Amino acid sequence: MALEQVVKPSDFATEVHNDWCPGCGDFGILRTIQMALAELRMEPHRVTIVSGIGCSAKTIHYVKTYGVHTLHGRALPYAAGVKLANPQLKVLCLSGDGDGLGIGGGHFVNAGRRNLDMLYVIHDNGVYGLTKGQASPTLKLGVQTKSLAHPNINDAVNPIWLALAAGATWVGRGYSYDIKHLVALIKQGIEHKGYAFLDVLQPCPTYNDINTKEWYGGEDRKDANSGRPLPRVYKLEDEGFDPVVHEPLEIEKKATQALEKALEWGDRIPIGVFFKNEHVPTFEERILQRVPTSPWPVGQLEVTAARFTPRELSRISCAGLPISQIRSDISDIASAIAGSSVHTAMSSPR
Ligand SMILES: Cc1ncc(C[n+]2csc(CCOP(=O)(O)OP(=O)(O)O)c2C)c(N)n1
Ligand code: SF4
Ligand SMILES: [Mg+2]
Repeated sequence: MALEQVVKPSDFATEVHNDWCPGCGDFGILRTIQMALAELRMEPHRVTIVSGIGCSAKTIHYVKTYGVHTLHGRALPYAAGVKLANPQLKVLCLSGDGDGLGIGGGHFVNAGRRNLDMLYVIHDNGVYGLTKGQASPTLKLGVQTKSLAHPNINDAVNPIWLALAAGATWVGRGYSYDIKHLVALIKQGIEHKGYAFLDVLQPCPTYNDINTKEWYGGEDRKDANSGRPLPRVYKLEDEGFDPVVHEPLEIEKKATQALEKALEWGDRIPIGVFFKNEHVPTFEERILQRVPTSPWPVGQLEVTAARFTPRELSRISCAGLPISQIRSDISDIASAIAGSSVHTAMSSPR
């Protein structure tokens, strides 16, 4: 449900002190999330953003929606629990590349095959920013950023390949300094029916001195005639790339072309939508088929006085649900999904 009145990105800003380094690409991601929510006219209390641990994970404190700053690598199962507890919420999940592809790598794979209706964004800076610049799973083999004593001894994970292989039904990549393009991608990811994965190239000027804003912008290789930089980042849509699976028979063909594009890196780095397939039922739809008497019918959640005791009603505060109900639902569902116990501290409404 959207707001009647005009909303601005600043309506999604908080007063919380921001301690990111100057020039950090996280600022662009924060700004684009606020812009996308405003352009979609979302009601702040209908949105929940879940994050793990890292510089990137602090984003939730700077966006005026509900938010949960969870454990390192555990953002996805927590977000899954939130979505299943209240399918009416728009759920965004944010991770750093270490959070999502290192310690949280198992959850990354399993989120793909579930197809929950949510957007997962990875802030891809090639380093563990919060812990002073160790190599993250997306740093390429042989690259030596300034915190490393030796060139990276490990090869990199390709987040686009991994998301496609895991079954994500919408896969995109953005660049944190191309604000207009990134807003459009975040909006598409939020509106996609099913699990959307967005890899955002996010320079970390403090610890990654290789994949910098200047490097992405091609400042180190100028056109011989014009003297202008030759940017490495280009947009898939500018080259007529069509990522949409128009009918189920096309799935293999569209996945193959997405995998081919995902291999490009170095001189040409594609951003945009790689793959979009809405011919797969969401996890919520599958659950509803299995448990038709579910107390939370997808798309029909309405709180009625009859459902809760007077004491519970007095505590209703989060998107129309009592915190006690949310806590126990999230705990049960997330634990079942993660196969482990999950901490359930809720952040209070800001
Ligand atoms: C279980 C656990 N292991 C390790 C850490 C230490 N730690 C905190 S953040 C982090 C990595 C952050 O890197 P990334 O996810 O890429 O986020 P960024 O800071 O780059 O945004 C690590 C290793 C932790 N908090 N918890
Ligand atoms: S360490 Fe890097 S990722 Fe973290 S706030 Fe600073 S510039 Fe951003
Ligand atoms: Mg990182």
